[in-house]
Amino acid sequence: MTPSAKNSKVTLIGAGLVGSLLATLLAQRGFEVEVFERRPDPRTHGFLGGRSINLALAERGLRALRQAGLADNVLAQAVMMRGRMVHALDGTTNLQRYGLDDSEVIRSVSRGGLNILLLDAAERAGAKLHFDAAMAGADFAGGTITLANPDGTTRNHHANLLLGCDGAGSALRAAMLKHADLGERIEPLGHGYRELEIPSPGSGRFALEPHALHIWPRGHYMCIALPNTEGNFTVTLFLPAEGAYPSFATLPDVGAARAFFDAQFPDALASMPTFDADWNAHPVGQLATLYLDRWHLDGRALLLGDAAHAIVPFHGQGMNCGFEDAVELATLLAALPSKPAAVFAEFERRRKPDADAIAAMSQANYIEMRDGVADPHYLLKRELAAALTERAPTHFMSRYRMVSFTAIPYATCVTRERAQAALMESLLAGHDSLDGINLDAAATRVRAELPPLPQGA
Ligand code: FAD
Ligand code: E0Q
Repeated sequence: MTPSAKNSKVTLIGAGLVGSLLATLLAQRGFEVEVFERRPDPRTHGFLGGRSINLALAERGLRALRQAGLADNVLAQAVMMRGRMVHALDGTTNLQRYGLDDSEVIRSVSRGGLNILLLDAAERAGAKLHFDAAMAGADFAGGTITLANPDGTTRNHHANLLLGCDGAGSALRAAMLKHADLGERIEPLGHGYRELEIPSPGSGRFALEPHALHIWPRGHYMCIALPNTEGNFTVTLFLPAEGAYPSFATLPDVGAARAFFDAQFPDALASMPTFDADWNAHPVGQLATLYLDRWHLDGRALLLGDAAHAIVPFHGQGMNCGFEDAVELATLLAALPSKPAAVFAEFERRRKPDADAIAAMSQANYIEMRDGVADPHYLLKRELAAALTERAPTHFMSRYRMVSFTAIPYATCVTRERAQAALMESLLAGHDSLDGINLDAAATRVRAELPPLPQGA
C-alpha cells in the first residue's frame, strides 16, 4: 500500500463493471473510495429484470481481475469458448478456433453475476457504495456534486476528485462539457441490436455446442449466441436500424420478425420457444462510437471506460479495455496520489491511442464477422496466417490473437496487423490457394521484414 494514498479521497460515479473494479483496486491501494450508482443494489434487487445477458472476457480483462485477486472467482462462473461456430444458411456449422489450443480461449460471463462479484469485492476492500444515487450535476469549482434521489428530491455531496465510470451516456461527461470543450464526437453505427434467448433443453444441458461463440453471418446483419453456465444462450441480433428490408424499421411486429428469422436463421429459431415474448419485451439497443479529444478537467474529473470511449461491440473488448483503464489509473494514482492533474494527463496520454485503436478494430470486425467469415479470400488469408504462425511464431500473430490473448497495446496491434496484412497480400498475389506458395521462404520473409513480437506481453 502506498502510504500517501491513505486518506486520499476519490468519488466514483457509476458502479457498473469498470466502476466496481476501479473501486476495488483503489480501495486495495489505501484510497478512501465512495461510489454513487444510479440503479438499486443488484444484490438485493436483481439485475436488469433478471434477464441473463453475457459478455466475452478475454486475456486483458482477466489480467485486470488477477490484479484485484478475483480471476479465479470469475473463472468459476464462466463458460470457455474455443472459437466461433459459424452457422451457414443451409444449417451446416464450422468451428473456427480462436487460438492455437485450449490455452487460448475466451470466456462467456454473466454481466449481472460479474457486477455482483465486483461489488462484493469493492465493499470487502473498504469502498463505500451508494445505490439509488444518480449524479445529476457537478460544481467543479465548489467541489460538490448533485445527486438525484429516487423520490425526485436532490442532495449535494462534497467530492473533490471525480472519476466517471458512468457508461456511454455519462452524466459526469455532460457536466464536464458545460465547462470545457472536450471535443466530443458521437458516430452512430446505424445498426441496432436486440437480445433473445435459446433456453436450456433441461437439466443444465445446452441446445448447441456450449464451448463456442455461435455466429450466423448473413451479409449486412448477423446473429450471435453466447453460452451461460445455466445451459441457456443469450442471442443477439445485429441489424440496420432502418432502410431497405431487412432492418428493425421493416420488422414492425413480431410476426414480421418471425418470418424474417424463419427465412434467415431457421435453425436458431427452432431452438427459441420464447421468441415472441423476447422480441416484444426487449427494446432495440443503439450502437455508436464515442470519441473525445480530452478525458479530464484538470485535476478535478476524469472519464474512463465507456464514459470516455464507448465502442461498437464486435471485437468483444469494451469491458476488457475498460478493465485495462482501471488498472492503469489505479497504478498511476497510487504512485502520485497528490498530483491528480498530472495523473489524469498521463492516463489520457497512455490510453487514448489504444482506445482509438480498439474503436477502429471493433468497427472493422463487424464487416469481417457479418460477411467476411464466408469469403474465400478471407479464408485463404486465414490459412496463410496459420501457416506463418506455425513457421514464424516469434514474428507473426493474427490480430485476433494479439487483441484477445495478449496485452500488446491495442495501437501496436493495429500497426502490426497492417504490416502483416500487406506482407500477406504480397505473398498471395496471383494465387488462389496456398499450393504454389513456398511457405518456408514466406516465413523467412516474415522474420526479415517484421519486427519480433514483444516478449511476455
Ligand atoms: P457500464 O457497464 O455501462 O456501467 C455504467 C454504470 O454507471 C451503470 O451501472 C449505470 O447504472 C451507472 N450510471 C449511469 N449514469 C449514472 C449517473 N448519472 N449516476 C450514477 N451512476 C450512473 N465488452 C466486452 O468486453 N465483451 C463483450 O462481449 C461485450 N459485448 C457487448 C455487447 C453489447 C450488445 C454491448 C452494447 C456492449 C458489449 N460490450 C462488451 C461492452 C461492455 O458492455 C462495456 O464496454 C462495459 O459495460 C463498460 O463498462 P462501464 O462500467 O464503463 O459502463
Ligand atoms: C469475440 C468475443 C458482441 C460480440 C462479442 C464478441 C465477439 C463478437 C463477434 C461479438 C469477436 C469475434 N467476438 O468472434 O471475432 O471474440 O466477443 Cl458480435
